[in-house]
Amino acid sequence: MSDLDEILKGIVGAPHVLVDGDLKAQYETDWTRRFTGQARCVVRPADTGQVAAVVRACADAGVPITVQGGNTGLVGGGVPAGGEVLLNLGRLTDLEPVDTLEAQVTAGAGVTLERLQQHARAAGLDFGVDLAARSAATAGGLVATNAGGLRVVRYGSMREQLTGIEAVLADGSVVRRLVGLAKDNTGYDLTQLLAGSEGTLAVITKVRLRLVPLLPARAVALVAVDGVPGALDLLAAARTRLTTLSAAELFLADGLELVRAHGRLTAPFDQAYPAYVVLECSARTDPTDELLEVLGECAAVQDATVASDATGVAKLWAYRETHTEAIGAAGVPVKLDVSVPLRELASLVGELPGTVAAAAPGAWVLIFGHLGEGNLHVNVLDAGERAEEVSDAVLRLVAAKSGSISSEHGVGRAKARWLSLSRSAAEIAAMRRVKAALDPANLLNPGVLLD
Ligand code: 2HG
Ligand code: ZN
Repeated sequence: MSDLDEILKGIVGAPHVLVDGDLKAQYETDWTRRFTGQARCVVRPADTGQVAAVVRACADAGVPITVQGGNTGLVGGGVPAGGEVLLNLGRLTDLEPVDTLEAQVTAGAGVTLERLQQHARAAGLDFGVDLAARSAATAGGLVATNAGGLRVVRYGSMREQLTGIEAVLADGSVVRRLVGLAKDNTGYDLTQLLAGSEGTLAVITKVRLRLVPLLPARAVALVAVDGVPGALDLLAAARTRLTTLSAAELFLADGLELVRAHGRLTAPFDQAYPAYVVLECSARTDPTDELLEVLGECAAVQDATVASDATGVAKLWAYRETHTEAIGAAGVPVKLDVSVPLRELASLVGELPGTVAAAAPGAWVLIFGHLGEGNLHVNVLDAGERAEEVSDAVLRLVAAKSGSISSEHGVGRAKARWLSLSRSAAEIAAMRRVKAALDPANLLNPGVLLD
């Protein structure tokens, strides 16, 4: 037993320092099973003071830290490369009462998205971000990765919900800005700097979040279209005419087949179509009429099914939301999460299968994602030894179309070597200077984001 392990036990209590291989294992591999590494130990602090003491102890010992929330990340950003202290924030579960006057709430880094949503709803409000991993994804991780999800078309990504932060810097000092002032022009915005920093600049311990009005009436349409151009025509109509639009999602024929086989789901239509769009409208009163009117007038609509009761809505969402699970059951995918300007979306979807086949013969590609943001989740199965070649080919194709190599999952370890496809040399140099200023010893999440 090393000195550092003993010091960490003194800070958080022996039961919360895991050194045994079996106990550590669940924290050491990511959700996709693609990224894994052995931590020196897993430490589970209970509060900000303990986090600060852990960071100081690791800094003194010169041992790097991997920061982890709910371990639902998909780019290897929250699992160790080998030898780090794995700092899991799952016990930071304080959740303050909702401030209904400001429509904000302060949550500990370890509060799950689902608990946050339930908490907001119990106070007559709601939280603007939603995603399929809601039962495990945590507030700190969502901010650290600037998570997106299903409602970005209406409320924006995680950073748009963020009004304040508390975080421990690499030297163990604590920055705290949790008042959540609606207007505050007093210099560098550290809160926003930490959003999307992927644990490389500080350990986020608490976040102050904006809430949105609770809109209990929902109408969801699953719409069959003849391809991506049709999906975009429908999106344009929906964005122009639906004041209540809260989601616009895309998947393709082969994805539908896979999720149906995996979840034993019935066919939504009596024939297959090349592509499908999920449109959701949310309002205080039933938005079905508005949705039906737009569907009725859009020439791209080949067929559609609409639900507004909870069971029907869940059934339609399952065709989209279970893609990740169904793909995971079929194998260990290469996951790429990209976005392009909408005018490039159809050509990207058209070119992806050929690009993947050229990089990894025998591999197959599943494409789905967030239509409103031109954000595609490109999942490649059976790439075998050619995973890097597939990533390289797809990310270069995306960059050639003025796209981003990471639309919402972050760069993590998975895409660090391709950052220069999306950010200029001058930008990366500036990012490195920020990193060096806040974490000169490269203690926090080394190898993540900046290679
Ligand atoms: C989603 O939109 C998630 O469902 C996961 O971002 C995407 O599994 C994926 O590639
Ligand atoms: Zn997504």
